Amino acid sequence: MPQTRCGYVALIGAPNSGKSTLLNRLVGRKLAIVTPKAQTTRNRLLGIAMEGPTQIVFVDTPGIFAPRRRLDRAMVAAAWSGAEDADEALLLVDASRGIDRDTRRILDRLAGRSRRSILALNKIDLVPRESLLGRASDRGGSNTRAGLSAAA
Ligand SMILES: Nc1nc2c(ncn2[C@@H]2O[C@H](COP(=O)(O)OP(=O)(O)OP(=O)(O)O)[C@@H](O)[C@H]2O)c(=O)[nH]1
Ligand SMILES: [Mg+2]
Repeated sequence: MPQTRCGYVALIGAPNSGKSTLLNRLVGRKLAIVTPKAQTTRNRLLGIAMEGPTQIVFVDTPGIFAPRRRLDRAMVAAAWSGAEDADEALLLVDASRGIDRDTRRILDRLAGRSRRSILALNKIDLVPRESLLGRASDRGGSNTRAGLSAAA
């Protein structure tokens, strides 16, 4: 029997960065609700992608922003606990917005962790290719690797 492998990858990021769209794309099904409205996802949701003997459990999470109301705090806490529980955290950034205030705060908190994270510039179809490298390198913390994606 081939050796099987399984791991958890949390998709985190500012509201509307395209986390649910990417989850649906990675899993190949419309599991998560996608809307143009920020703060659509309110809870963690799991989707499993299988490739040969490898299983990756993707965890869609609510957008992370500075919470003011109690419900907001619960959503943001659910997102962070999704990231803490996962083997890898994939931070999605809307390339057309770049590193905005919400994403900067997320990067700051990730920089305080001992584990590395992956930064994915999403919605790369919305910006000129030449500007992408600059946007990816503006990431502050040294424990975040960068990549590119267009999920939609
Ligand atoms: N152009 C473009 N639009 C995208 C891409 N990915 C997602 N979108 C759009 O961005 C909007 C938000 O997508 P969602 O997947 O709901 O974003 P989210 O990060 O899950 O949002 P919250 O759950 O509210 O935090 C939707 O209108 C998507 O169609 C992409 O790669 N390119
Ligand atoms: Mg969502």
